[in-house]
Amino acid sequence: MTSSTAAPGADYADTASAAYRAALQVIETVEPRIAAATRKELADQRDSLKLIASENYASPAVLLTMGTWLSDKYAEGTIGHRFYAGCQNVDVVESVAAEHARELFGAPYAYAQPHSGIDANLVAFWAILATRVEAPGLAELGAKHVNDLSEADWESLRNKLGNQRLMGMSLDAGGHLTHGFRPNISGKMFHQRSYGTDPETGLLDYDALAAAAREFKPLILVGGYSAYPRRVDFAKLREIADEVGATLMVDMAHFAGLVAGKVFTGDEDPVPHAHVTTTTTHKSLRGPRGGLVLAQPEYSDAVDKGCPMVLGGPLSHVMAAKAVALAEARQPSFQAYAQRVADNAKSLAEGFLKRGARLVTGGTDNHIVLLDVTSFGLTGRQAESALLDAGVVTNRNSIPADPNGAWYTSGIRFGTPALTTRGFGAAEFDRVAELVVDVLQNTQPNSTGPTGFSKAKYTLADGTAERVHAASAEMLAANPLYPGLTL
Ligand code: DSN
Repeated sequence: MTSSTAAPGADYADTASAAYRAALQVIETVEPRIAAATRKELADQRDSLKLIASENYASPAVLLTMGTWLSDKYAEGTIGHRFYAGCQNVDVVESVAAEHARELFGAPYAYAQPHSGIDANLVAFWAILATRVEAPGLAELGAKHVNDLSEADWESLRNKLGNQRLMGMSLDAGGHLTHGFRPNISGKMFHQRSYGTDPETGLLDYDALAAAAREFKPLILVGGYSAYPRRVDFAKLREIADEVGATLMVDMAHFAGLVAGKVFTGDEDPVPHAHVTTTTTHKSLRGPRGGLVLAQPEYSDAVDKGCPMVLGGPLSHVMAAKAVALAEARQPSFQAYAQRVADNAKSLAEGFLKRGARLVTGGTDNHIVLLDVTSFGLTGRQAESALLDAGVVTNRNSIPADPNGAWYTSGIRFGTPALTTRGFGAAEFDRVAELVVDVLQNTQPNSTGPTGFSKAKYTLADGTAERVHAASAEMLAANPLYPGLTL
């Protein structure tokens, strides 16, 4: 099987090879173990089927951008208004990253400083609190800015902030830790309530969501997900938010690449509907590890104070790489890539269904496929480990009303962004489904007594791992990672 799609960076592979060879030689002179681990990581990634839905392969241009002296500069503050001298080049970097983000997503305002998705969400929470709650609080307190507040003012503000409500998708329905999960700060700083999915279909039930929002009256309604394999109607979420007086915040970390690539448009594009949109840059968007916040004008001043409110000094080298990745995502080839990500997920889902596997929601229309492994008699933990033995890298994931809890789980989450970057198409993803089913059908939970079974230990039938490795090696060789890049 061959691919017809060019991987990003193929046209400058010789130059990138020379740069990486030189960099690794330099690293070797200081700490050879790090050079060796870096080389080994490339070999491991080249030799495995990477199906983790939140991972991808950034281009050599993006990766190389992170390895420079921009890393050495402190630049707390905002563009043109820093707490350190000498930030003129970081100003350029941050401005270019924000400009590309605004243009790519059609957003009035973009903030490129968050170091991660969690940081982006914290910036968004505080910006919404500052805009919706703090402003009247500040006026009452006779202050113009949070920096003018005394300790007593802060105490009164904390009481107000602590009484706010947040509503997001529950973790087992596919939401994220930061959407109000109790052990996360979002579940502690807010009174929180979750919305789930329909127990029969696994799909979002907008009427139930609206009824819950009417009753709970959240200040912040969070849309977005980490493991929900379907599209979301963000226009409907905005209607619900408006009806109950909530700010709509959408975390599009997982599907930002599908928004950037115009697979999700209209009601499925969160940016025009949400007051504040957050994302990571390293998942389907295929950039460096990091975060972004997009905002409507009424929230932009508060988002711009993300540092020093929640963030430390921005990672200037990563903001530079965000700019490069966003420039790549503005190319027409990225739209073709995003469409293939979604088409490939359908092929993977159909590959599972025709082999008798059960999928949460019965399929997919984004980049995620969530497989219920209980029909194979396994926990998510056993399935994840057995697949890894066979060179298939995934992660276990809760499914709605998961009988095995959040540690062992009952699901395996698959994603298509990474292997699509390598050039995999529909035929390869059908073969991937066949290989996964082969592994799971040949895995047995270990017995713990006359009627009990371990939730962690398992036995993979002899020969299975070798058979699957051999089949995937053929596809991986035909679709090389960083083609032409030799170390
Ligand atoms: N770790 C990300 C994911 O796998 O979805 C979310 O934080």
